[in-house]
Amino acid sequence: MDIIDMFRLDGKIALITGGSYGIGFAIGAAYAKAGATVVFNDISEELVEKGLSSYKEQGVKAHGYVCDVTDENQVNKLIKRVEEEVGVVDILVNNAGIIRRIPMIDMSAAEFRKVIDVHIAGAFIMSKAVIPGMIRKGHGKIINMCSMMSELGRETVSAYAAAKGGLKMLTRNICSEYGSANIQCNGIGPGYIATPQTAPLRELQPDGSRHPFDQFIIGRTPAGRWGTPEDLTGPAIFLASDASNFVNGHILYVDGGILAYIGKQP
Ligand code: NAP
Ligand code: GCO
Repeated sequence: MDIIDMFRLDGKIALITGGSYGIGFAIGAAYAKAGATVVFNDISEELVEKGLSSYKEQGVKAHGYVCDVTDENQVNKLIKRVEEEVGVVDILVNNAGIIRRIPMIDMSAAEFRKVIDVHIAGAFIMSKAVIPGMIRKGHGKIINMCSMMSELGRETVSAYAAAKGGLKMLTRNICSEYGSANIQCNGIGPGYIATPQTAPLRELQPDGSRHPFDQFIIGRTPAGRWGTPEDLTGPAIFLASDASNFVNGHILYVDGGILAYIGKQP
């Protein structure tokens, strides 16, 4: 196989959860350019419509479905429908997510459970639903969207950090259980990426100066900038393609160097 062809996704069906905007959308658009058929779901009709028109603007004929990844019945119906209307999924990107920035002692157990449910149970339910088809096909790629919070903690994100740390271990476990079926399950750990999820951390101050968290992240990132969803597309193509067929159970951090850096000396 030609070295560049190893990165192509022609003939592959890729399903991206929560793929109507932000990181999931950028990955879906890149997969389409690499030759894949793109399928995505999202939590509401409005988001799915928004996603479909964004894909259309890029010249991509994507298939969009409303489905809550935490609801096993909805997910099983989704996968059945995708198999009938598009085909058996080769690549699953567990991208759907939520964050609640609340100090731990002010957070209710219900709010904590909700975050865990979307990231961990959602990825479990989605993976469980596609693995049988991947086994039948003889190959499969599962990519879990991890985080800096798979490794680091910070104030107000106890549920999110617990969820992303758990997702890292679910990644290793799927690799352990289904590696022998030629399924590779890896994670991507984005650094701080400019999307609506992080917009509150980048809001300008009333005097027009940068948000203190924005300044903190720029100082903590050797690259000296926030990432963009497009920064994640090369790594996402690598992990979905034959170029990564012996890479399994790994978290590829795409963080502009944050995890390598102790921070600027005072
Ligand atoms: P995001 O705001 O985290 O949202 C992704 C999508 O998932 C949204 O459309 C969201 O809908 C949807 N979603 C939420 N709950 C769902 C459910 N139960 N079922 C189906 N879809 C659901 O987008 P993002 O910032 O592009 O992040 C994508 C992923 O990367 C997330 O897992 C996030 O945690 C992770 N990540 C993000 C960053 C960053 O800096 N942005 C860094 C590291 C990791 P709503 O819009 O209605 O919530
Ligand atoms: C936060 C952020 C993060 C990022 C990301 C880092 O409040 O600290 O939202 O958790 O979104 O996941 O990799």
